Amino acid sequence: MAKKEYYEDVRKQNLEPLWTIPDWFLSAEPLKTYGPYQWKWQDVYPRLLGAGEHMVPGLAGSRRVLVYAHPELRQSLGTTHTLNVAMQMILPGEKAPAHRHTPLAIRFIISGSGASTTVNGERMAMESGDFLVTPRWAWHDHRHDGDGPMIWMDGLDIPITRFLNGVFVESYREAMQAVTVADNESRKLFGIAGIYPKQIDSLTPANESLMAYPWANTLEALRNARETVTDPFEGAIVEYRNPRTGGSVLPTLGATMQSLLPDEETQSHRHTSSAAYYVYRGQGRTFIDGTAYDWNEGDVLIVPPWSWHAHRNLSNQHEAFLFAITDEPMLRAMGLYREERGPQK
Ligand code: GTQ
Ligand code: FE2
Repeated sequence: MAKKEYYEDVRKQNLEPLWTIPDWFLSAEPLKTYGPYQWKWQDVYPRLLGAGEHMVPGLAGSRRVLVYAHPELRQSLGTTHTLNVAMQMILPGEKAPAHRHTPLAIRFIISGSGASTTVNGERMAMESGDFLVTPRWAWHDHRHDGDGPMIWMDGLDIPITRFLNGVFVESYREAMQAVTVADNESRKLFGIAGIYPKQIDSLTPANESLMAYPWANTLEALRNARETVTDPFEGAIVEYRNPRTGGSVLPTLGATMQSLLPDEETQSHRHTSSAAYYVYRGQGRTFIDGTAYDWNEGDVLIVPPWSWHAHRNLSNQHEAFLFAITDEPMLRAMGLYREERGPQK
């Protein structure tokens, strides 16, 4: 058979000769399939308030949410290729009805007071700086009994769950769940490291581990980290963990809070995990693969996989706090986590 006919004949059978496939099939290191991106709070905030005029949560599972859709990931509406970041707002008196879904969620509370979320019958308070989790397939609804808008950031593993064909969603029979256990039960059971009710091993609590991590604890842990262990690449940083397993807070998503002292800067590194940063407090500059991104409070910044990045606090007076959501747990689970520490900026 002549060469040309051979290739035609093979491809007609939906067989592809590996030796003809260019680099993308197996490349020396991860290819850059999308770049860094940044959303400024000044562009997001008024539009989130605007959503208050156009949408009311009420119908099954509806949420007043603006998704941070990376312009290079329109296909999946991903913020990175694995995770979604979104801003949610709930107004006084509103109720976001109960549902459950296989994509899991973390929530970082930004502003407002008096709202609560109920997860598997456990009602939890939400205050600025608190970190909450909604595990896979957990019933959840939100309500706001306080004054003024309540705003929080959601992080979900929707893109990777869709890619794996694992998305299921179900609405609750009634709009809101009954509250079946003590408010903040998981915090009362698991929220103080090393001291638990003696009956802990025979309990079947509403939620099997800690669901809400108050800001005061995060801040104290961060101060303690500053005095005990820091490194040149991340400075003082704490990771939210599951206190019952010691492992990542959720199977697919990790979360961290990092502090940069006035004028502090980190050295550049890169890793195979991707991250979405939320500037909780402060102002600074992050270099990603040589490009500078200046940030202020409320901004969201994407660091794609295998991209060099280093942070700098641009204030000589105020500490900066960077919250981050990362897909590191799934890369580790698959044996794909790698880090390179470098001089590159
Ligand atoms: O709060 O239940 O950002 O179901 C996306 C989907 C939030 C939620 C999101 C959701 C929710
Ligand atoms: Fe949800």
